Amino acid sequence: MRTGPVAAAGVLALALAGSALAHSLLLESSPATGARLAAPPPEISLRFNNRIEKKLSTIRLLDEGGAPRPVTVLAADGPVDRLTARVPSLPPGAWRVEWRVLSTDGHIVSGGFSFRVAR
Ligand SMILES: [Cu+2]
Repeated sequence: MRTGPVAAAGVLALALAGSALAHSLLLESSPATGARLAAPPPEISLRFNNRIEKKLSTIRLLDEGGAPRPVTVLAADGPVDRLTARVPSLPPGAWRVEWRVLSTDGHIVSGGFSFRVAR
C-alpha cells in the first residue's frame, strides 16, 4: 500500500523535471533588471537556458508612458540561446523591456523588466 503514493510522486517529479528542461527560462539580461545606466544601451540582450525560436520571438521596449520604441530583433545572429535587439539612442528615463519567446517545446514564455538611463 505504501508504494502507490511513492511511485506517483516519482512520476510527477519526472514530469516536472522534463517540462522544466524543455521550457525556456530567462537566465540573464543586458541591461540587467533594475539597472541604472550612465549611458543608453546600444542593444538589449536576453540569455535563456536553451535554444529559442528567434524568428517567432519578440522584444518590446516601452517608455515611461507605455509608448513603444521600435527596436530591431536580430533573429539570425548570435548564439541559439540568446535574443538580441538593436536599440536606437534612448533619452534618459525609465524603460521597460517586455519579451516573448517561443521555446523549442512549443510553449510561449514571456516576461519583463525595467532599467533606467540616468539624466
Ligand atoms: Cu515548455
